[in-house]
Amino acid sequence: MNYEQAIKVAEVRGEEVVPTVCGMCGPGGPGGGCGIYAFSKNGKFLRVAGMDECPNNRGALCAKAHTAPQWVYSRDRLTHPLRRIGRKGEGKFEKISWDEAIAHIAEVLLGQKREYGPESLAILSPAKRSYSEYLQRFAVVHGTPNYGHSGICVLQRVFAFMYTVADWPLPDTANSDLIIYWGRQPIYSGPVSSAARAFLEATQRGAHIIAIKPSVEPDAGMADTWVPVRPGTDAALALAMLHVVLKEDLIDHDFVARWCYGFESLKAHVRQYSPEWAQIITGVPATQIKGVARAYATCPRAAIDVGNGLEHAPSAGDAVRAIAMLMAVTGHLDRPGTNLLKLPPPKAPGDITLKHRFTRELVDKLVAPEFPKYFQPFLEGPTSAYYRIWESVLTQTPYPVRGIIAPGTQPLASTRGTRNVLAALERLDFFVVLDVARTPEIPWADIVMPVATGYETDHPFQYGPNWLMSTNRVINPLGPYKSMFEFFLDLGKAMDYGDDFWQGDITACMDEQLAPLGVDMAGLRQHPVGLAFSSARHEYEKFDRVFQRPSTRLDKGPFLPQGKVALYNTTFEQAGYPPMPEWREPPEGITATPDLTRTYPLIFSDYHTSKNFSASWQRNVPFLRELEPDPMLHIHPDTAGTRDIKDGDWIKVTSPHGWLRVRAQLYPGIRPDTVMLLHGWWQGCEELKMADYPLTDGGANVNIMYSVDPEKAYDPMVTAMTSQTLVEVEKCRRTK
Ligand SMILES: Nc1nc2c(c(=O)[nH]1)N[C@H]1C(S)=C(S)[C@@H](COP(=O)(O)OP(=O)(O)OC[C@H]3O[C@@H](n4cnc5c(=O)[nH]c(N)nc54)[C@H](O)[C@@H]3O)O[C@H]1N2
Ligand SMILES: Nc1nc2c(c(=O)[nH]1)N[C@H]1C(S)=C(S)[C@@H](COP(=O)(O)OP(=O)(O)OC[C@H]3O[C@@H](n4cnc5c(=O)[nH]c(N)nc54)[C@H](O)[C@@H]3O)O[C@H]1N2
Ligand SMILES: [Mo]
Repeated sequence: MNYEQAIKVAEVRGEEVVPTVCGMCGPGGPGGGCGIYAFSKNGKFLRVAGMDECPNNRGALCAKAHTAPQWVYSRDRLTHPLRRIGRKGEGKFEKISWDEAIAHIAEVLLGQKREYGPESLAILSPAKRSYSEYLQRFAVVHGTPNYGHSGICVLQRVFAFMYTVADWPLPDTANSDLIIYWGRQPIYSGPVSSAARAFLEATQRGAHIIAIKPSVEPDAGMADTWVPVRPGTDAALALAMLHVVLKEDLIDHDFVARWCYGFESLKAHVRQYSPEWAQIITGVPATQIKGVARAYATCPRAAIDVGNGLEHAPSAGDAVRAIAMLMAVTGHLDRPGTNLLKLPPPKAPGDITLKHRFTRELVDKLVAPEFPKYFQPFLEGPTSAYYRIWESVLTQTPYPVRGIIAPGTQPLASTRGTRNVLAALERLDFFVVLDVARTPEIPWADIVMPVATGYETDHPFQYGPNWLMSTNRVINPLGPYKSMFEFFLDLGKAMDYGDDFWQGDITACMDEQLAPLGVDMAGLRQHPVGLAFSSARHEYEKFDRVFQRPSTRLDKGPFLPQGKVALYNTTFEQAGYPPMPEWREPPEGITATPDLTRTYPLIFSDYHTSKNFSASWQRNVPFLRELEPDPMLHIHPDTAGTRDIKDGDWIKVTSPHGWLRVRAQLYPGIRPDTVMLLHGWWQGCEELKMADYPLTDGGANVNIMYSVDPEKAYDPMVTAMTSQTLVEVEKCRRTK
């Protein structure tokens, strides 16, 4: 509905209406969430409606968005700051005030800084959220480089693209005749956002759609071609596609001559990666590999949308590099309908990460560099790999992290090696949880800080790509707590970092960031449904440029010393890494460990997004849980049949590292040698009388299933973590 209609509805019903932003995909980073009208009565949040005026969703909303009031009033909400009084893991706490909690945290962190140095503190931040830059600012001011990124979310992709084509070139889907969705979930990943709309528009336009993924999700179901790749083998597939394109000379000679460095070396290098070779590894027939490579290379307007599905294998970086090279050699870069290099935005909010303080000295202190130190700071500043921060607590190498702040993140459910995280939680000196709701780590926390949901605060503002709007408060907080932003301002002040934290003044803080956009919070709030705004700029909006002039991106910047696409990467070579992409097996797999397939014949991997939940939360929301009550393993009917497994049976899934108890969903649209489960299951739903699942064996937490072998489980360059293993599946004898 639009603003006028929303006001009318509220009037008729005697309610209040507030235009604001949905928080059910998490408090979004740049790009923002969906615009909503939030209705309340007598201070109680009732329901939401989609905002027509918001360019992100144009009035549409998903199931999650509509359940916001149930989430806000969930029995799992945290409402009081708590201090642990029992043993670690016991779960005994006393209530304290917000100010007491801030003072306590400040005292401990300053003490640890004096005794062990500032780098003894780590702040976790797996996904980009609205408050991520504040975590980084706090880290830098404190003097620690250990901002913990997940090693799986987006940065891995960006790194490989930046060092190959100097940008993450996004697909120009609106103008493409052929689109490859590669490890991407355009329908569920923010269901009403631009990706889903672009996908549907492309199918309606008759664009040829190719989906590369192990199972048929809705996008693959609507695609012209499904490429059923084995989980974790995309690098082999991409290398074989390069092989075909170079061998058959399906390249853009002018582009290669003018804009690519190392073509002859690459051509010689990929000769070894034939489609027949890749068929054995990927399980994709050689004929299909050739067909897809030819279709992509010969269609003038062809684009690739690369998703998160590629970022969780030991060869993740090389898979993305090879795909970037495919774009370049076929001339599908920076032309309408292909993948576009971006130009810097015309205007952006003030940077608050204190980039100028990202020093070499800081980088040298990283406990677990997410990217080799040589390449740090990369985009978000110095980052340590999330999982390895926890490992340092156990191994004490290169030094032990002593304090961890977990702001809106659940390490026991979201990173690999749950057992190691549990052991580290027992050993860690100081642990602070900042969340809106109960998390599985809370029993080990020294301090638990509840924070406001987006519906309970009037900041920050939502920015981009086409929209600038203030967040507006719908209801008051349910207890004595504040927002994430206020937490860092208050803590900064208490630690004597007030000069860098606006002396605790949240309005001054928001206004400073808005200043470059020519507006302040009060001014922005005068525009209830926000301002149309552009934070992205493409050359193509102006003219149909067929690469007539040097791109401003492929310059001699830090990423591409030759000012050309790095088909042969001298920067990597200098740093001791392979100059051209290679194939690396996952730690366990059909071709990696054939002996193991006698005991564990099936490949196991997982999905990140679903239409009903975000990552590892929201299982406690009754409306959503009713839609998807149990963890369902996708298994091919033939694979299930030979094991006497029927649809809906409870089954035991065993890998070399752990076992799960989940239900079978007979699913013809999955490779018969592969089974897959949605990640992120642990939460119960008290309202539906559903208990929490065990975090380790016997539960449904996929992250206990994988190898954490430091030599094999990671991409050696970009620390992507494996989420492939081998399993056997059998019927459970117990029925409940
Ligand atoms: N096996 C496997 N593991 C994965 C993935 C995978 O595909 N497979 N995906 C990875 C990816 S891409 C990511 S991004 C990570 C996600 O990992 P995390 O970011 O750790 O995600 P969650 O564990 O879901 O924790 C999110 C927390 O945010 C809280 N929250 C929600 N709204 C707010 C808010 O407004 N403020 C605050 N402070 N907290 C809030 C929720 O209550 C929840 O506890 O997981 C990664 N882990
Ligand atoms: N509803 C909802 N939306 C979200 C989120 C959420 O939790 N819920 N999370 C947000 C976050 S943090 C992220 S990072 C983005 C992610 O959004 P996307 O980048 O679209 O990635 P995923 O949703 O993880 O989808 C990955 C796809 O790859 C497939 N896949 C799995 N393994 C492989 C493989 O080995 N090879 C190939 N080729 N494909 C594979 C999966 O089946 C899936 O279709 O979504 C964001 N949007
Ligand atoms: Mo993510």
